[in-house]
Amino acid sequence: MIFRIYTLFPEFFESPLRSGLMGKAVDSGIIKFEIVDIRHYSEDRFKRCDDYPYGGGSGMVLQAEPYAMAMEANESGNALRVYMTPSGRPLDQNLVKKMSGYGEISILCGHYEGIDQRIIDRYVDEEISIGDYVLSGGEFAALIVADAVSRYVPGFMSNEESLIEESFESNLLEYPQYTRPCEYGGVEVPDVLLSGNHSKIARWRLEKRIEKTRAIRPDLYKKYLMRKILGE
Ligand code: 6GU
Repeated sequence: MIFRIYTLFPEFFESPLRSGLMGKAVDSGIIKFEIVDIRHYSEDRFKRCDDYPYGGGSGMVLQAEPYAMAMEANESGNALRVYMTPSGRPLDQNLVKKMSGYGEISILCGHYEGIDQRIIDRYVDEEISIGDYVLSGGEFAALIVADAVSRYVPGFMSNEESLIEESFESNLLEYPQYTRPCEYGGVEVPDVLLSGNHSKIARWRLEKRIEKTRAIRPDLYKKYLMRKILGE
């Protein structure tokens, strides 16, 4: 899988891509990152890439020219091209899975008031948001997309980690986990987990998942109930 990231802050990506599972996957060549510095393609004497918005208003807009030049110089023609923006389609596990079907993903990171609309119209297949809050730039969001998609790339994960998938697809949040010691800070591990009764443990875990989902994610809980009613 190739992730091609267009950014004004290439140095942002240095350390995250060297850590943990992602670091391993990059070292082994399963995942490749091409970080493209937009500023490199600016023809401005001071390498500026932004200008005032037509029609007025606060903030600056990223200019079409450097983004277009960067894409023309780096795209292979086979990539899914996405733009990270708070006004995009909300990212969820379904979209992540769909994206993982591509061998190459190009990600445009915006800043300030965004990129000139003509770049989005000409080059972008999908605008994606990672949630209903505003970030200072698209770089954090781009890393989140790359991490979530990479989990589907064969060889990225150990078997243990692949199991986490199933839980999200069932529309229930995870049950609480405990490990040794049995008593910590005056709090004991729930008795049932020490009982050795596996069906009782499974039942307790399911109850905890339902309880938590209902309390903090009524939207997911509704989906869970609906699927249960339909017998899926
Ligand atoms: Cl993709 N970018 C920015 N700047 N803010 C966001 C976002 C993306 N998704 C949610 N908030």
